[in-house]
Amino acid sequence: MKTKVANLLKELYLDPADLTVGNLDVTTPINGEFIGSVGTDIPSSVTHKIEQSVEAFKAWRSLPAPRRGELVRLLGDELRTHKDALGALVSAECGKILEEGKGEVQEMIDICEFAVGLSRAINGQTIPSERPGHHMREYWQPIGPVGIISAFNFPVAVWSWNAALALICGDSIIWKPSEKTPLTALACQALLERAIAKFGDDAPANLSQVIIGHADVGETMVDDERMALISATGSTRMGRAVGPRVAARFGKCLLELGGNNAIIVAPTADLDMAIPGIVFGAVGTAGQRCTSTRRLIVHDSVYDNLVPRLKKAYESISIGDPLSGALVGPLIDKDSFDAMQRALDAAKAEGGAVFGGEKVTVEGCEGGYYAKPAIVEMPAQSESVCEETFAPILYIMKYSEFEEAMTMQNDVPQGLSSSIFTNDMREAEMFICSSGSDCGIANVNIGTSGAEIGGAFGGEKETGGGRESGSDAWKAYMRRQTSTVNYSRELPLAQGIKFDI
Ligand code: UN1
Repeated sequence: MKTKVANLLKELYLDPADLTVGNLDVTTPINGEFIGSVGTDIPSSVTHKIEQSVEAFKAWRSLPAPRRGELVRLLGDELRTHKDALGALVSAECGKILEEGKGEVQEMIDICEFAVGLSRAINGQTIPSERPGHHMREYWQPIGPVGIISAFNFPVAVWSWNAALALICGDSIIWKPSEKTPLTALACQALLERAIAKFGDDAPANLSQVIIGHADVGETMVDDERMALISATGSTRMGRAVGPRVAARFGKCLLELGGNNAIIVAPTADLDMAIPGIVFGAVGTAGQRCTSTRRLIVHDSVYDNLVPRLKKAYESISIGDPLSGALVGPLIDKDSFDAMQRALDAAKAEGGAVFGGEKVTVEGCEGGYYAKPAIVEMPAQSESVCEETFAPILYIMKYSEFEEAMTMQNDVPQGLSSSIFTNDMREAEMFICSSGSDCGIANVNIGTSGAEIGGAFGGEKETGGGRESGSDAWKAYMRRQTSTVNYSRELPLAQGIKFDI
């Protein structure tokens, strides 16, 4: 594995020799083998990088936005060329299957394309002024250095959603990746540096930087008032730590945190579509997506048909080395495996019937933590179902009335993704009406995970309220400015006020 990773690093313009001397060891979840070590930052080096980022911002913000888009276009080119290598490095470092590793890089390519187009479309609006001879306009200005905090499970795509938008918006960026996945972060930075070199001299030095380390490193960035926006993707626990710190200094925060995503299977659901949707959502990325399907709310008329078919599908899933064609790879580490076992024990104590969930020993990968994805039939949506356990556990509950299903769907602290499988038009529309799903994502006849980059991505309640990626999420990376220009020879006051002097 070490040789494989070294070769991938070389393909991605990193010198493997440099990546064996740091103080942060990186192991692959595939078999627990050591694959490199990287140097970490300390608070003073973070402060220095922030200073540099402020300088880079001052230069970058003045370049025309379409020119800034050119850099993101070049980054997209690098990603296209290196999709296989980066996808494989993602697999090696976070354990997702190769197909999903490459899919993640595809998301990066897609967001680059989207951002290039946006670089000519970050429009403000003109607003009718109530005063004669006046123009009122809204401008979107670059906001400042943007801090990006990302998690191990999407170690590269989440950075790109933020980086591509921030860069076309005129912001400099500093990225704190998960300490579990620093190699992929360094590889992305190397690809962006190549794009910068091709771009030319008008890209300032230190436009994009990486900081590596544990919480103290992140905290230094989070607390620094020069960081205009902190965009943090990860657990609700992390968001609870980051949000108030940024708010205390009146900084801006974009939080994309945990999910507890449900699929409702209605009486008219097409089960041939629902089953693959459910299985991909629940076991894809070994249940370690923030959009993973964690709850199934099944109408009692289809329950006895659906659940045995699901169990059969689960039995056919190959669990093993994610680089060798398995459908489900390992959990990220032992802590994650232990959390899964604790959650299953808690569900049993609440009356749940557990199917699967056992440890799987994979030949040649004995140092990895592989588990059979679990299905848990629950008598009710009890306490453990309301928690997000980052593992392949699918809780199944029954319902009889549509309103009951909607209440159950919304009755968890998180609000990221949701879906319904139904062929009843009324149910489908009710699911996405004002009193329907309270999530940021509400799908009909597709699963909860695998969102396209074109939509705004994020959710409500404990999910944090932020939106990344598509639609008008770019506005979070800019500051809004209202400008009124008087082109008359009078000075009328607004609201009709007379102020004679
Ligand atoms: C995440 O798990 O943090 O919708 C992001 C999806 C992916 C992104 C997941 N496009 O499943």
